Amino acid sequence: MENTEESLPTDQEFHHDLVSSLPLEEGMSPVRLRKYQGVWMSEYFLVGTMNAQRYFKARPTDILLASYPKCGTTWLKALAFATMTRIRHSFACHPLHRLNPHECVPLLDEISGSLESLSEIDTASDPRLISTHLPFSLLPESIKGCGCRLIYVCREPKDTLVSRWHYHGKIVTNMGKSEVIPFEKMFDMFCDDIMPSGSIWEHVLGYWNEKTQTPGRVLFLKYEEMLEDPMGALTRLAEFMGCPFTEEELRVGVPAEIVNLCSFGNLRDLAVQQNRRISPGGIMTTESYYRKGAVGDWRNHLSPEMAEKLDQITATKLQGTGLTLERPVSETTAMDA
Ligand code: PAP
Repeated sequence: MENTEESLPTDQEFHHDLVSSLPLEEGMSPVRLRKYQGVWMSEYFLVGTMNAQRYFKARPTDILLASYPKCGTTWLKALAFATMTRIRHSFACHPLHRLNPHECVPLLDEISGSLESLSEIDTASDPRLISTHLPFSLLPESIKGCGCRLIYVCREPKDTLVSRWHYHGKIVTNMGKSEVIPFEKMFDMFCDDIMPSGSIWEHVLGYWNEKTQTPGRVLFLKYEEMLEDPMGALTRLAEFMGCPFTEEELRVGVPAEIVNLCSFGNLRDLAVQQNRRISPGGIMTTESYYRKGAVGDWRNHLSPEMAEKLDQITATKLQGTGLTLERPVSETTAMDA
C-alpha cells in the first residue's frame, strides 16, 4: 500500500512503537527496562527521553542538575532551587513547605513524555533549573552543544545500590505488588549495568569527562562530601550558579537558613505532612525520597565478598581518571548535617 501523509505514524506513535521494539529486561519487575542507544533505561522514561532528544531546546543560561538515580538528587534540587529563588521566597513561607523538591525542579526525561509539558519549559523564563537522570551520552544535542552549566552529584556505588533496592521496594509496595527483588539479584544486575540509567560507572564518567574536557562547565559534587560539609557545598553551588552569597546575606545567616530548610530531617518531616502521591507516574509518595540519608549503610546489606567485588569494579573502571568514589570520607548521617 502506498504511504500517504495520513498513514505515516506521528512522532509519538513512532516513539511508542520504537520503545516496544527495543530489547526488554524484566528482572526488575514491576520496572521494565529497555536497552536504548546502548543503555538500559526504565521504559517509563523512554518516550520522554526521545522527545527531549528531538525537541528540547537548551539555552546557554540553563542549569542542568544531573545524577544517577539515588545519588542525592532530591537534596541537590532543594538546595539549588532554594538558592536560586532566595530573593523571591521568604523562609517563613517557602514553596518547599508545600512542594516536594521534585515538583520544584522538573525532570526532563519525565516531563518530555508530554509535549505540552515540554512546551511549558520552552516558555519558562531564564535561568531555568532542569534535572535529568540521563547519562551524558543520551543528553539532547542541544544541551551538549549550547554551553549551559551542569551540576552533577555522585555517590559511592555500594550505598547507591542499597538506596536503589529500598526505593524499589517502595515502588513494589506502592503499586500493590508483593514480589520484592532479592538484594543479591539486584546486586548482580547492578554489577552488570542492568539498571535504570545504565551503568553507574559509565554515568559518572560521562560527566567527569565533560568536566575535564570543558573546564568551568561542570560542578562535580559528592553526596558524602555534602553530608560532611553542607555549607561548603552550598557555597560552591551558589558561586557556580552565578548567585554567590553577599556579605549581608552571610551576616544575617541566609546560607544556614537554606541548609536547614533543605536538611534531611526538615524535608522528611515536611514530606510526611504533605503525604501526597507524586512522580514518577503518581506511584511514589512525597515521603518516598527520604529513607536514612547515611554514608555506609551498605554494611547492613552487602557481604564482605560483595563489597570487595563492587570496590574492585569501581577501582578498575575509574583507574587513571582522577576520580575516586569507593572510599567515603567518613560514616556521616544526614541527621548530623
Ligand atoms: P532520586 O534519584 O529518586 O531522586 P535521590 O534523591 O537521588 O533519589 O536519592 C535518594 C537518597 O538521598 C536517599 O538515600 P538513602 O536511601 O540512602 O537514605 C535519601 O534518604 C537521600 N536524601 C534525600 N534527601 C536528602 C537530604 N535532604 N539530605 C541528605 N540525604 C537525602
